Amino acid sequence: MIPEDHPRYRSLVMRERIADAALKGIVAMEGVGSHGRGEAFDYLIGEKTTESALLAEKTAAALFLNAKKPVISVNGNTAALAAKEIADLQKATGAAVEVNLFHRTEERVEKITSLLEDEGVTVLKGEFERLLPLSHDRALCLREGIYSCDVILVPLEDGDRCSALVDMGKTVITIDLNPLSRTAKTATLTIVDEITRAIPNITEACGRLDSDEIKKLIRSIDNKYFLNSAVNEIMGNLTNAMD
Ligand code: PTJ
Repeated sequence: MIPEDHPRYRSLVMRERIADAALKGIVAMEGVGSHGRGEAFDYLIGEKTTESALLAEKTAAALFLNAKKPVISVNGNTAALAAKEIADLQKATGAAVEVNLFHRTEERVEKITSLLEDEGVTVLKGEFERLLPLSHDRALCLREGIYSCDVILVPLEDGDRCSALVDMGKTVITIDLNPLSRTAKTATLTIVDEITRAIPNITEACGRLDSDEIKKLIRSIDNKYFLNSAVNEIMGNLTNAMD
């Protein structure tokens, strides 16, 4: 039991969620390490949504609202931390939600699907086919979902799927606290923020953007700006760390 007055309460609750989900086989054991990497970058970013991340979140909302066939791709860490937030984002955007795993087993796909459904997410189902040009199991996806979407959110992953999706002509949004990751660098739009802060901000923006704002935000996407802003924020925090 983590006491609510513990100075690291929120962080410890999230860590506990990841640990519990790993024991249940929802989060891959490797995902525990991924969470630690995220925690470290969150410390460096100040454990808050920066101004540039908030703009990226608004821009993600614009991309979702402008999409014809949006998809939210969910892995073990995303489901463990943000199933409820995904349900709200799905309601706000009408996006399909598809489970896509790196450490894939049918058992994990089923457990993650149940967890999402318990929180109110409608999960896309069907026959998974090896449709993405990748040599690992992230290649397995649904023809009606990831394969044919135009806009896709791929949170919490650092690998080669993002560039494969961009090469297929898709608009790729990622949420990644590490602005130096491969995925952060290759996505169309990178939100450098913690997932449980980022998703509610996207959902909230979906409710208030008008069509002029949507067009303006999409026209001015500059992913390098978002990455450089995050790196500058981290450098500033490190420089001021001992003040
Ligand atoms: O469930 P599976 O089998 O698909 O596997 C999922 C993991 C997470 C194990 C897999 O995608 C992986 O290995 O990811 P990486 O390469 O560790 O990348 C995860 C990225 O997410 C890292 O750059 C972390 O900094 C970042 N990250 C971790 N936790 C959070 C985060 N970013 C935002 N919010 C977080 N809570």
